[in-house]
Amino acid sequence: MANREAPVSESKLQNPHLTSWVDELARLCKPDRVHWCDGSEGERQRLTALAVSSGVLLPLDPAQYPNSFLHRSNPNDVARSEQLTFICSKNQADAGPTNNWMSPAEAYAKLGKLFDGSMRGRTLYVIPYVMGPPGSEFAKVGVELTDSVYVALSMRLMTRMGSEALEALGSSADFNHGLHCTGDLSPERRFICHFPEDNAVWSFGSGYGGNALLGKKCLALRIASYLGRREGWLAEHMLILGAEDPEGRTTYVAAAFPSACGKTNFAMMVPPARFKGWKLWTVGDDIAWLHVRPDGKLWAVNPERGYFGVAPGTSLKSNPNAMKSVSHDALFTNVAMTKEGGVWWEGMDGDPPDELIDWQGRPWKKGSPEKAAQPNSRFTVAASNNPACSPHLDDPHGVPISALIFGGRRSSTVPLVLQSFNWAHGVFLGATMASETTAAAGGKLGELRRDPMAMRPFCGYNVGDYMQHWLDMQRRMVAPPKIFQVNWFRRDKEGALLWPGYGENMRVLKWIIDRVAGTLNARETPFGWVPHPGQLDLTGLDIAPERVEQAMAVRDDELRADLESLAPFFADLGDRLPEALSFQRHLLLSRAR
Ligand code: SAT
Ligand code: MN
Repeated sequence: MANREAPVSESKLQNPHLTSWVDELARLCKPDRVHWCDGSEGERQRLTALAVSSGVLLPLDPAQYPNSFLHRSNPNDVARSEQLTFICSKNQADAGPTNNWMSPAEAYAKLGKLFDGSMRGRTLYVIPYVMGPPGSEFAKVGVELTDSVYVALSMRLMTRMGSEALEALGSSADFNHGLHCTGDLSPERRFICHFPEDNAVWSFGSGYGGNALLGKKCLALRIASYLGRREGWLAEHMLILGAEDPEGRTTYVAAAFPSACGKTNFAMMVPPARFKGWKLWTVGDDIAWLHVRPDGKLWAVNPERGYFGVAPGTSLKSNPNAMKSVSHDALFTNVAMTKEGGVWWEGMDGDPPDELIDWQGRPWKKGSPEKAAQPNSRFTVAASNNPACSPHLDDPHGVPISALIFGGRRSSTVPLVLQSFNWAHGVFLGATMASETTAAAGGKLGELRRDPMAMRPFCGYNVGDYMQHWLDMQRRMVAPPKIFQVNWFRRDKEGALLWPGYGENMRVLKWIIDRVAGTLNARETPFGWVPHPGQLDLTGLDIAPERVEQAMAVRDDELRADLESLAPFFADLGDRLPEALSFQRHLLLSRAR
């Protein structure tokens, strides 16, 4: 085992900003020990052994799932807690109507009390990490202080963690200051507070995913979106996918969907047999940082290097690349366990086993009305486990984006695919996108809510200013990507899905690629461009063409009602609503009369 302790201590001594900040917070939290993570394999083994001996991780059967473990979080702590997530900007108006706000002074005081002495008897892990490709001018450094060994091990899979991050930081003070403590997991003492103006995040009282792995939603979306506006780029809740045609040309798209709407499945999609010779490459499954490069095009990097994917529904049929990815070196959270020490969740291939141990560690029998796996249960794996991982994941420039796609979960109204007339109309489609709520956020399921660019829970500043920033980005680009809207989730009157989704979404992607290449005409409707009837390639798809037509239908009355229903949402934005979006709404309404 290589000894990587030495470079760590050398670089940390070189950075007085970092050491004095760690000292200060260690004095506040009062841990028994401070461990600086170096990211080495030896360290992973030591921390894993510790996590197993303390019951934080359960080893899975090494024959079936080599090097893989199960973690069970507290049953009251199984999703992001949006109601306990705060943007602590100096001015309340800068947090906007979609965020909870607390003043920085109040937040530091309130959480300071909770953190005081909170790590007694525990170890404080110092986790330096980089979001973004190594050596990229677009990368950002963060340091997370946490008392959770699960967080330390997860951060090692999800980010570039350890010595390489300290080297990237050098003596700079420019890093995200993250502080996390699991606390007693009482929801009354749970707060996830973001301080965009200080480049800091304080999170107390949750050990779950986006609440606790501070590089992901906290830094790479909430704080980064704020930095992106200041610095002229975009941090987005988007997957990044490359589609290589049989001639070897690759078209890259970035697509925004709310949490648990199939981003990981789309990002890892395997095309149906009809698309022989096509290869799809995953660059990212959750987050894209988009910058305009000197060629005037929009380029995307994935700040992460792992996936935190939804387990239920993942199967060899729905996502074979994900199943291969989780077959070794995986951390599972809140899934069910088989008697043989394998994992199981609803929607996995084959019949459920007769008996399981459910996500809370209780015996479970086939036919039980309770779910064996928590609906928001997850797998965490390195992106390099994915057989379709793009060779450009580590490319410092990222990949050039030809199309941006917005997709909500809508049982009605929104057609399978629609292309915007222009950039401003595309921004309107993204900004007004709506979705039925899922299990990824604590709260009610299936309610329709406006979720601008799928960023509602993740925009670190006023969402009206965010929409304006999107509109302004056009002026920086010579060749902006084309913008599309998709909806995989439209249903018939009986409530059955009209479109099969998963790999078949390749058929919609192909239409998008042809539109971008300019090789296909389309049908103009008052709301945008849609495929001509019969234009979508349905070869080999066993589904009645009428159902596909139903999925693609643009109904003036439904769309008009949707535009009308935007009024209160726009009114909430007050004077921060960009005029251009208000104009778009009136333009579309007048076209639809
Ligand atoms: O729990 S996370 O926020 O990391 C995942 C998600 O909701 O998208
Ligand atoms: Mn997400």
